[in-house]
Amino acid sequence: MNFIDLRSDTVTLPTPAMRRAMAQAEVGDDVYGEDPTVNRLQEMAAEKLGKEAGLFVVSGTMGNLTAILTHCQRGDEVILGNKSHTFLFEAGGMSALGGVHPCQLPNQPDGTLDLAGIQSAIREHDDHEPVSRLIVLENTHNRCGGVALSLEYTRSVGELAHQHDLQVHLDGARLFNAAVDLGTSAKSLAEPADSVTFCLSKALCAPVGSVLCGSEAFIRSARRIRKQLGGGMRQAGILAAAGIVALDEMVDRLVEDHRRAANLAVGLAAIPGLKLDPGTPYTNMIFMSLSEEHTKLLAVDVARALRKEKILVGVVGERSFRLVTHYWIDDQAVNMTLEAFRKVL
Ligand code: TLP
Repeated sequence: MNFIDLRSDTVTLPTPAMRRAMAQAEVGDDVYGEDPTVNRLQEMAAEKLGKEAGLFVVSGTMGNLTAILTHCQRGDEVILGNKSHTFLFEAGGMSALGGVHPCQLPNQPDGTLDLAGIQSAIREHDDHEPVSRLIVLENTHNRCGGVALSLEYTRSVGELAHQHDLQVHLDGARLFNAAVDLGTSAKSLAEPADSVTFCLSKALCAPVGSVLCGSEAFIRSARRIRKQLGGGMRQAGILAAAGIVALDEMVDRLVEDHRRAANLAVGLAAIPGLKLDPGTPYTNMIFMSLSEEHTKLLAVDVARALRKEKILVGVVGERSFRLVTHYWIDDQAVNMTLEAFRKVL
């Protein structure tokens, strides 16, 4: 890469092994269910997440929306965090396209929703009110610093939901980062959820795609919703082939991204003018801001100056940043980033 791009792990380019697999992929018409490479990816994904079936979708956003529209009818309500990606950054798809009502609860700093808060948000049956149908959790939690939700917590939410006849959808865009961080399997973290989406196109480096997993019956319905959303792809095995390489080769190495994020954070914390958020980094994300005592610069000014040094960072507030490590950020890139910050501040 020409630039050291820390804006997101979505910027990752496919690896040479992915490009080879894409060029050689056996393909068919996936709307007929006849693309062998898509079918293989879906089976692998379902197996890894301990679910009966999987569905290859264009993006994490499409995976979450497809799940919500499969679980919910118009007028149903989804309980989710006020800092969740689904609430903040998915263009209000559930309301715009599904007539589904979001009930936001405050995300706690550790990415969780208070259990008592969920309990009191679940509605009794009353003609005045929407029907509580679904709880959405996010693991790792992006806007809560990339923190991983524990298995115990996810289980407690699953139990609470199922006691009240609600379902749980897990936005596991970075579920494998959570699994690596917690030293557990993605399968165990997904177990309490009725459906789960994970992304191939983020830290796992594939160019496109996510997989939605759940029961056979759920995925059968979800296929129809995906079609309604225009997401029925044809010879999508070209893309799925990269996803298979992602699952085979890119999961175990995520620990390196977490280690580099930790090293980068230590260096950044030592630079006057930067104040790291408490706890950061949990996994592959660093959240930090400009300290009042040292600089009056705005984050956009600093980002502009860093760009001249060939470093790209995410601006997430007037004076705050997000930096994400990934496959294309090596130790040298970490050092060059630190040098550039020292020069600019
Ligand atoms: N997140 C992107 C941006 O949209 C903010 C990023 O750079 O982190 N769930 C979570 C937790 C996500 O972080 C994202 C993407 C998605 C869903 C949506 O995935 P895509 O971009 O594939 O639709």
